[in-house]
Amino acid sequence: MKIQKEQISDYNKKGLENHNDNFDFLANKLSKQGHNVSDIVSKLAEFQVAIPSWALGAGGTRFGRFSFYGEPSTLEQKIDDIAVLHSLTQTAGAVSLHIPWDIPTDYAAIKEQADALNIKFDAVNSNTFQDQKDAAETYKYGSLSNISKAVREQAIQHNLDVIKIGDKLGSKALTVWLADGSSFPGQNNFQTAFQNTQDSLIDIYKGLPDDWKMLVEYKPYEPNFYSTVIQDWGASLMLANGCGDKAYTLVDLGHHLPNSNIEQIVSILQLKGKLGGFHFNDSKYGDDDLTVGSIKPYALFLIFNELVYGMENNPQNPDLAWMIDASHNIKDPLEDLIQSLEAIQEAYAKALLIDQKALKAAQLDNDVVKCQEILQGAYRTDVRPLLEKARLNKGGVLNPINAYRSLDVRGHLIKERGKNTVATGL
Ligand code: PSV
Ligand code: MN
Ligand code: MN
Repeated sequence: MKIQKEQISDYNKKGLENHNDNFDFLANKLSKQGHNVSDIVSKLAEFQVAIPSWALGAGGTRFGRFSFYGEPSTLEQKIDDIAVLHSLTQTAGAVSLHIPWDIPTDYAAIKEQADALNIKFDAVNSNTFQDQKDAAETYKYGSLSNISKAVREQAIQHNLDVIKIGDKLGSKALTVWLADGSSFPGQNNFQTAFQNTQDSLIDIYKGLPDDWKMLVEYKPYEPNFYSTVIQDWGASLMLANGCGDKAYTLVDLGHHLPNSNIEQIVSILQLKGKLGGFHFNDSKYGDDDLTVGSIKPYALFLIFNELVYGMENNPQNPDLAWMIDASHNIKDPLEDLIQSLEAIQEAYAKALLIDQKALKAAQLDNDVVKCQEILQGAYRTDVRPLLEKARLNKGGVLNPINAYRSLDVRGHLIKERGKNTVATGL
């Protein structure tokens, strides 16, 4: 299903007057407080988040999977779904592919399709957590860290192949997430596993084109439940530093032990110029797949405060690869992704409202109460009219979830693709 421009303008007509009232009221208030509203709106409009190719179908859990029907079963259909998201939100202008799930059959055609829909190919993800059909070696006991040289070589070669695939599509980064670790004490020698991983990553790094980045993702546990080789930002940073300037740490919000201070991690990595990528999601217990902002929206805001600070004050840190990394078990994936995109934009907009000068002054005065007032003043602002304006300016809709439903997108997808559909994914 392709959403037409006329459908968008027709839809927007109904809500325009209301939007204008709300926007004018808020813009007036913010301008009086010294904010440059049009600058904030353009920053929101520019902010683009990649959609992972594995998040467009029902993910399921190890207990079962419930289909949504009309799921995309080819890469072309996945890109079409992202185009739906992008037409409505104007924030989803990129896709992040997982190899080998999404190897294109016709590179020129897929590039042409994505170009026409204004969708870029962001970081490519390798997969050494599953055994591939006809593969000579198994990853049961790890990939880049494995005690077997043959397994490590197979995993290194896979990553080099992924780089080649991404290069043909215009990607500029490889994300490496490893499931490697151990499930029982004594199973692994920590030092050997870490050193093997470092050596393997260096071999992959050698195959990285000059203008590419390598993003090293960490995760404390799952699928291994005793130890994970790259378990935290310290391990990731050591490995990135061991590879070189083009290797960075990637922070995934859900990959932390409960109550970790993620905003502090993000801040220090930017100071060191080593934050390369960011995966959005939310979690309540130990999961890494819930809708962004659905559980801890204030934490997301505090993280965005540090990201905004870093983007403005840390030229040593590169532009980040932003991606949503969630899985959808009971919600329609497209609706869930729309909600995530909205939550990201909302947290970003609120962070842009923090008066950084006043905050610095209050910090220098040790005025702890004022510091909190400044942060919470920004957080309590209803910024949704700014998001609406940013979308409108780019040709998107006022209310993406509402538009998705009133255009009956899922209904159309079911008509086109049928009910018996399965998408590759996590
Ligand atoms: C597994 O936890 C995971 O969700 C990681 O976050 C990766 O980014 C993603 O899978 C894709 O490999
Ligand atoms: Mn991730
Ligand atoms: Mn994850």
